[in-house]
Amino acid sequence: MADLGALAQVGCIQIEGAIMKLHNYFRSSTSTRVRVALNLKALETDYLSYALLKDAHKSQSYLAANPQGLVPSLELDDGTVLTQSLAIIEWLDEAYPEPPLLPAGALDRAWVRALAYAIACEVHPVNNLRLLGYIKREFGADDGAVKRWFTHWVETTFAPLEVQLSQSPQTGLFCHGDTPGLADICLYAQVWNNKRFEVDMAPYPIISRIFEACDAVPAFTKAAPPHQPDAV
Ligand SMILES: N[C@@H](CCC(=O)N[C@@H](CS)C(=O)NCC(=O)O)C(=O)O
Repeated sequence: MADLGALAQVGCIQIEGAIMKLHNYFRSSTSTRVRVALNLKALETDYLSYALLKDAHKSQSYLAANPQGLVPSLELDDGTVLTQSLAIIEWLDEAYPEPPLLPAGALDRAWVRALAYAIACEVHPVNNLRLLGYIKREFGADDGAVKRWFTHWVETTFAPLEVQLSQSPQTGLFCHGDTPGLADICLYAQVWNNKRFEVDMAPYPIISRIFEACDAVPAFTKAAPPHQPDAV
Protein backbone atom coordinates (compact mmCIF):
# COMPACT_ATOMS: atom_id res chain seq x y z
CA MET A 1 0.00 0.00 0.00
CA ALA A 2 2.53 2.59 1.11
CA ASP A 3 4.42 4.51 -1.59
CA LEU A 4 7.59 4.91 0.41
CA GLY A 5 9.22 7.48 -1.85
CA ALA A 6 6.20 9.74 -1.53
CA LEU A 7 5.99 9.11 2.20
CA ALA A 8 9.61 10.10 2.75
CA GLN A 9 9.01 13.39 0.96
CA VAL A 10 6.20 14.34 3.31
CA GLY A 11 7.99 13.52 6.54
CA CYS A 12 7.14 9.84 6.98
CA ILE A 13 9.73 7.48 8.45
CA GLN A 14 9.38 3.71 8.44
CA ILE A 15 10.89 0.98 10.59
CA GLU A 16 10.31 -2.42 8.98
CA GLY A 17 10.33 -6.08 9.88
CA ALA A 18 6.91 -7.20 11.12
CA ILE A 19 3.73 -8.40 9.42
CA MET A 20 1.34 -5.63 10.49
CA LYS A 21 2.09 -1.96 9.87
CA LEU A 22 1.13 0.75 12.33
CA HIS A 23 0.67 4.15 10.69
CA ASN A 24 1.05 6.56 13.59
CA TYR A 25 2.90 9.45 15.20
CA PHE A 26 4.74 9.55 18.51
CA ARG A 27 2.75 12.45 19.97
CA SER A 28 -0.68 11.31 18.80
CA SER A 29 -2.62 10.06 21.82
CA THR A 30 -4.89 7.90 19.69
CA SER A 31 -1.71 6.28 18.35
CA THR A 32 -0.46 5.79 21.91
CA ARG A 33 -3.68 3.91 22.68
CA VAL A 34 -3.10 1.44 19.86
CA ARG A 35 0.61 1.06 20.70
CA VAL A 36 -0.29 0.13 24.29
CA ALA A 37 -2.88 -2.41 23.12
CA LEU A 38 -0.39 -3.98 20.70
CA ASN A 39 2.23 -4.18 23.44
CA LEU A 40 -0.20 -5.72 25.93
CA LYS A 41 -0.97 -8.37 23.30
CA ALA A 42 2.79 -8.77 22.62
CA LEU A 43 2.28 -8.00 18.91
CA GLU A 44 5.07 -6.48 16.82
CA THR A 45 4.31 -4.09 13.95
CA ASP A 46 6.30 -2.05 11.50
CA TYR A 47 6.35 1.56 12.68
CA LEU A 48 5.41 4.18 10.10
CA SER A 49 5.53 7.72 11.42
CA TYR A 50 3.58 10.62 9.96
CA ALA A 51 4.79 14.04 11.00
CA LEU A 52 1.40 15.67 11.61
CA LEU A 53 2.84 19.19 11.72
CA LYS A 54 4.22 18.61 8.20
CA ASP A 55 0.82 17.27 7.04
CA ALA A 56 2.31 13.85 6.25
CA HIS A 57 -1.09 12.33 7.09
CA LYS A 58 -2.63 14.37 4.27
CA SER A 59 -0.39 12.89 1.56
CA GLN A 60 -2.11 11.16 -1.35
CA SER A 61 -0.54 7.83 -0.48
CA TYR A 62 -1.84 7.92 3.09
CA LEU A 63 -5.28 9.17 2.06
CA ALA A 64 -5.49 6.28 -0.37
CA ALA A 65 -5.15 3.93 2.60
CA ASN A 66 -7.18 5.96 5.09
CA PRO A 67 -9.42 8.58 3.46
CA GLN A 68 -10.18 9.95 6.95
CA GLY A 69 -6.62 11.31 6.98
CA LEU A 70 -6.12 10.61 10.66
CA VAL A 71 -3.63 8.46 12.52
CA PRO A 72 -3.50 5.78 13.70
CA SER A 73 -4.37 3.11 11.20
CA LEU A 74 -3.32 -0.50 11.29
CA GLU A 75 -2.47 -2.22 8.02
CA LEU A 76 -2.85 -6.00 8.11
CA ASP A 77 -0.71 -8.43 6.12
CA ASP A 78 -3.45 -8.81 3.46
CA GLY A 79 -3.55 -5.03 2.93
CA THR A 80 -6.72 -4.41 4.95
CA VAL A 81 -6.44 -1.06 6.69
CA LEU A 82 -8.22 -0.63 10.02
CA THR A 83 -8.99 2.91 11.17
CA GLN A 84 -10.25 4.58 14.37
CA SER A 85 -8.21 3.68 17.46
CA LEU A 86 -11.06 2.16 19.47
CA ALA A 87 -12.21 0.02 16.54
CA ILE A 88 -8.62 -1.13 16.06
CA ILE A 89 -8.24 -1.97 19.75
CA GLU A 90 -11.54 -3.84 19.88
CA TRP A 91 -10.53 -5.79 16.76
CA LEU A 92 -7.19 -6.64 18.38
CA ASP A 93 -9.05 -7.81 21.46
CA GLU A 94 -11.28 -10.07 19.38
CA ALA A 95 -8.50 -11.39 17.14
CA TYR A 96 -5.97 -11.82 19.96
CA PRO A 97 -8.09 -12.40 23.09
CA GLU A 98 -5.23 -12.72 25.61
CA PRO A 99 -4.90 -10.76 27.79
CA PRO A 100 -8.45 -9.36 27.51
CA LEU A 101 -8.80 -5.58 27.45
CA LEU A 102 -12.47 -5.68 28.49
CA PRO A 103 -13.95 -7.52 31.50
CA ALA A 104 -16.10 -10.64 31.17
CA GLY A 105 -19.47 -9.32 32.40
CA ALA A 106 -21.69 -7.19 30.13
CA LEU A 107 -22.30 -4.56 32.83
CA ASP A 108 -18.59 -4.38 33.63
CA ARG A 109 -17.83 -3.97 29.95
CA ALA A 110 -20.35 -1.12 29.73
CA TRP A 111 -18.64 0.57 32.69
CA VAL A 112 -15.14 0.26 31.24
CA ARG A 113 -16.34 1.44 27.83
CA ALA A 114 -18.09 4.42 29.44
CA LEU A 115 -14.83 5.49 31.11
CA ALA A 116 -12.89 4.99 27.89
CA TYR A 117 -15.47 6.80 25.73
CA ALA A 118 -15.58 9.75 28.16
CA ILE A 119 -11.99 10.41 27.15
CA ALA A 120 -12.17 9.24 23.55
CA CYS A 121 -15.49 10.94 22.68
CA GLU A 122 -15.70 13.94 25.03
CA VAL A 123 -12.11 15.12 25.49
CA HIS A 124 -10.05 14.07 22.49
CA PRO A 125 -12.19 15.26 19.54
CA VAL A 126 -12.48 18.84 20.78
CA ASN A 127 -8.75 19.01 21.53
CA ASN A 128 -7.47 17.39 18.35
CA LEU A 129 -4.80 19.11 16.25
CA ARG A 130 -7.15 20.04 13.40
CA LEU A 131 -9.66 21.56 15.81
CA LEU A 132 -7.00 23.58 17.65
CA GLY A 133 -5.68 24.71 14.27
CA TYR A 134 -9.20 25.78 13.27
CA ILE A 135 -9.82 27.94 16.35
CA LYS A 136 -6.41 29.54 15.77
CA ARG A 137 -7.03 30.22 12.09
CA GLU A 138 -10.72 31.09 12.09
CA PHE A 139 -11.16 32.74 15.50
CA GLY A 140 -7.70 34.18 16.12
CA ALA A 141 -6.99 32.10 19.23
CA ASP A 142 -3.39 32.63 20.38
CA ASP A 143 -1.31 30.01 22.23
CA GLY A 144 -2.71 31.12 25.61
CA ALA A 145 -6.30 30.81 24.40
CA VAL A 146 -5.60 27.40 22.89
CA LYS A 147 -4.14 26.23 26.20
CA ARG A 148 -7.23 27.52 28.05
CA TRP A 149 -9.51 25.77 25.57
CA PHE A 150 -7.58 22.49 25.92
CA THR A 151 -7.56 22.67 29.73
CA HIS A 152 -11.27 23.53 29.88
CA TRP A 153 -12.30 20.43 27.95
CA VAL A 154 -10.00 18.20 29.98
CA GLU A 155 -11.44 19.59 33.22
CA THR A 156 -15.01 19.20 31.99
CA THR A 157 -14.57 15.45 31.70
CA PHE A 158 -11.76 14.68 34.16
CA ALA A 159 -13.65 16.15 37.14
CA PRO A 160 -16.68 13.81 36.76
CA LEU A 161 -14.38 10.94 35.81
CA GLU A 162 -12.49 11.40 39.08
CA VAL A 163 -15.83 11.29 40.95
CA GLN A 164 -16.93 8.15 39.12
CA LEU A 165 -13.62 6.41 39.86
CA SER A 166 -13.77 7.48 43.52
CA GLN A 167 -17.31 6.10 43.91
CA SER A 168 -16.93 2.81 42.09
CA PRO A 169 -16.15 -0.29 44.17
CA GLN A 170 -14.64 -1.67 40.96
CA THR A 171 -11.78 0.85 40.94
CA GLY A 172 -8.56 -0.90 41.87
CA LEU A 173 -4.96 -0.42 40.96
CA PHE A 174 -6.40 0.38 37.52
CA CYS A 175 -9.77 1.80 36.34
CA HIS A 176 -11.43 -1.58 36.74
CA GLY A 177 -9.74 -3.97 39.13
CA ASP A 178 -6.06 -4.73 39.20
CA THR A 179 -5.34 -5.43 35.55
CA PRO A 180 -5.09 -2.77 32.85
CA GLY A 181 -7.72 -2.52 30.12
CA LEU A 182 -9.39 -0.24 27.59
CA ALA A 183 -10.17 2.58 30.02
CA ASP A 184 -6.58 2.66 31.31
CA ILE A 185 -5.30 2.78 27.75
CA CYS A 186 -7.38 5.90 27.01
CA LEU A 187 -6.55 7.50 30.37
CA TYR A 188 -2.81 6.91 29.94
CA ALA A 189 -2.71 8.39 26.44
CA GLN A 190 -4.78 11.44 27.43
CA VAL A 191 -2.62 12.22 30.48
CA TRP A 192 0.43 12.32 28.20
CA ASN A 193 -1.43 14.93 26.12
CA ASN A 194 -2.30 16.84 29.29
CA LYS A 195 1.39 17.00 30.20
CA ARG A 196 2.13 18.71 26.90
CA PHE A 197 -0.41 21.43 27.69
CA GLU A 198 0.71 21.62 31.35
CA VAL A 199 -2.73 20.72 32.72
CA ASP A 200 -2.71 20.77 36.53
CA MET A 201 -3.38 17.17 37.58
CA ALA A 202 -3.61 17.94 41.35
CA PRO A 203 -7.46 17.87 41.30
CA TYR A 204 -7.35 14.31 39.95
CA PRO A 205 -5.48 12.13 42.46
CA ILE A 206 -7.09 8.85 41.40
CA ILE A 207 -6.54 9.47 37.70
CA SER A 208 -2.94 10.45 38.51
CA ARG A 209 -2.44 7.32 40.58
CA ILE A 210 -3.80 5.13 37.77
CA PHE A 211 -1.54 6.91 35.28
CA GLU A 212 1.47 6.08 37.48
CA ALA A 213 0.31 2.46 37.81
CA CYS A 214 0.10 2.22 34.01
CA ASP A 215 3.47 3.90 33.62
CA ALA A 216 5.00 1.13 35.74
CA VAL A 217 3.83 -1.49 33.20
CA PRO A 218 6.37 -1.97 30.37
CA ALA A 219 3.62 -2.34 27.72
CA PHE A 220 2.53 1.22 28.56
CA THR A 221 5.97 2.76 29.06
CA LYS A 222 7.20 1.33 25.76
CA ALA A 223 4.22 2.98 24.01
CA ALA A 224 4.70 6.41 25.60
CA PRO A 225 5.41 9.33 23.24
CA PRO A 226 9.00 10.03 24.37
CA HIS A 227 10.02 6.42 23.74
CA GLN A 228 9.03 6.29 20.05
CA PRO A 229 11.60 6.31 17.23
CA ASP A 230 10.18 9.56 15.78
CA ALA A 231 10.11 11.43 19.13
CA VAL A 232 11.65 14.89 18.95
N1 LIG B 1 -11.31 9.17 16.61
C1 LIG B 1 -10.06 8.95 15.95
C2 LIG B 1 -9.24 10.19 16.08
C3 LIG B 1 -7.92 10.10 15.34
C4 LIG B 1 -7.22 11.44 15.39
O1 LIG B 1 -7.85 12.48 15.48
N2 LIG B 1 -5.87 11.41 15.31
C5 LIG B 1 -5.13 12.63 15.35
C6 LIG B 1 -3.86 12.47 16.13
S1 LIG B 1 -4.18 12.07 17.81
C7 LIG B 1 -4.84 13.09 13.97
O2 LIG B 1 -4.58 12.30 13.08
N3 LIG B 1 -4.87 14.40 13.76
C8 LIG B 1 -4.59 14.97 12.51
C9 LIG B 1 -5.23 16.28 12.35
O3 LIG B 1 -5.89 16.74 13.29
O4 LIG B 1 -5.06 16.84 11.27
C10 LIG B 1 -9.34 7.76 16.58
O5 LIG B 1 -9.63 7.43 17.73
O6 LIG B 1 -8.52 7.11 15.90
